[in-house]
Amino acid sequence: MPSAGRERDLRKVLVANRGEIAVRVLRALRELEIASAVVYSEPDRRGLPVVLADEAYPIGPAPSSESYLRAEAIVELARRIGADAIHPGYGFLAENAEFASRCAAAGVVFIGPPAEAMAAMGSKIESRRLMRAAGVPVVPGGEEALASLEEAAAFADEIGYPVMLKAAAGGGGKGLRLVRTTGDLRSAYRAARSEARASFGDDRVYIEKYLERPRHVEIQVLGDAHGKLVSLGERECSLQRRHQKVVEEAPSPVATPELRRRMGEAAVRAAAAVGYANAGTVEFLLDRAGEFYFLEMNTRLQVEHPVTELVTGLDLVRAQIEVARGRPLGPEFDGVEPRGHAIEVRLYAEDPYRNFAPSPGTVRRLRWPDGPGVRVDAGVYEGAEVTIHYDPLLAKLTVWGRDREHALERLERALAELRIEGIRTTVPLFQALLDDADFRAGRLDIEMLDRKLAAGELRPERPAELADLGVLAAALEHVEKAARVAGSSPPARRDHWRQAARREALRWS
Ligand code: MV4
Repeated sequence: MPSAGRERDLRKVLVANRGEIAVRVLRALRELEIASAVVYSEPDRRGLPVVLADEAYPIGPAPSSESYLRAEAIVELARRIGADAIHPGYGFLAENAEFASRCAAAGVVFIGPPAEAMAAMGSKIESRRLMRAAGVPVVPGGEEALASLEEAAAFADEIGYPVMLKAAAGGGGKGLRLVRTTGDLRSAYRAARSEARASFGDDRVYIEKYLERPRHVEIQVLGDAHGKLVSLGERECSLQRRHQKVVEEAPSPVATPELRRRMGEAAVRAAAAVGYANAGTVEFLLDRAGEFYFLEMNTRLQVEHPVTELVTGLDLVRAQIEVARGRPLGPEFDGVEPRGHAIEVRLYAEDPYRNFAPSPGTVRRLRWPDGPGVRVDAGVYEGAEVTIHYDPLLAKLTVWGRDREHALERLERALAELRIEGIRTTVPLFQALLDDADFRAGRLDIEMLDRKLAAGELRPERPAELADLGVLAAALEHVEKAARVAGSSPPARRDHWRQAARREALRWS
């Protein structure tokens, strides 16, 4: 528990993570003039965090279970090196309530929520019960784990199909089963239970009404150790591929000030109900009627926090550190409204031409975009090795513009400046999305990306090889001549040949 009212001096912080998020936290520590330390696994020994931290400590071989997940060894290391606090980043130990308790027991500040709040939000059935009691709307469905198939059938008839079976201990995409008709219930029920047992060691499942093509809209909350809890507005995160987010933006293209206020208030009630402090995110499904429903709470700093930072002007990691040392949230956190529009794209080391297969290797050449409204949060540098051992997120490119259209223009420009050679990345997917009418119009839902990819509607354009330059030039010439002959209007702004030619001109010189 954060001891309310008491300030705690933080002179050195241990970052228990890797990649871009370790870099992000190290930057905040540098600005605050707090000494930093980081752990690293064997393949990460030449990583960017090791270069940027004041101190770096090996923690084990590549497998996370033998390195970044070694809770006891990490707390022990913090004590040994005189670190006053641990920042867990996201993933790894970030939502492990036992780890947070272990830190507290060792007198090390865990830069995150109280262990009790994490534990309460970790159980889906428990958190749904708490949310209902706190007046937060939850998806219609069960209050208890299902005792039998018969009970599941009776309940499904009551709330009406389609329904979704969910693991009580779940989260993310595991242990989920969509059931469209009575006939499908039996096998889905069995599958959900066995998958829940295999994934979480807990085979309890419960039932919810299935919402058709909702949006995923989440609220960033922040609390201090003195009982102040605020909403910093929403992020639209509907663009996901197989439960992995790929594009996030703030504000949501469909949020009105009224919806933002109502969701913000619900999120603050949700957080308050579990005694929340520090940064957290309350996830909602927003249906097409404009009703929102609590889904789950992520009790950590999230990958997509930069979009909120760009539209609020706040530094969320700095705020996490300040509230962890007992400082109160100041008036700059009151009544925060978004200004302009931010869009983040996640650059994964995945090959969009081979069904997003991992694409490890050496980053042979690298040139980040910059200029107005562009932010890059990278975990790699030119020459870095990308292995298959960890999350494939290489970097996040986040743009800001005065409105959504301006942000989209800047995203397109920034992607055209970006060069990564040596590994395949998801960049072509974003270029295809920028050509998609639904994305451009902000018509998003959680199934859209998988649906469009399956339908072949998003065809990432293959990068032109240098050898193709002559062909490209000839084709461009041909197209332009044909257009002149036909007396038609000049080529559309989004003409692919022209874009390809421009990109070629921007290649390595
Ligand atoms: C749902 C749903 C529709 N109706 N629940 C997927 C991850 C898990 N945390 C909850 N998930 C969903 N729950 C009901 N009652 C649709 C999803 C869902 C989803 C949610 C958020 C973001 C992306 C998603 C992709 C597929 C399904």
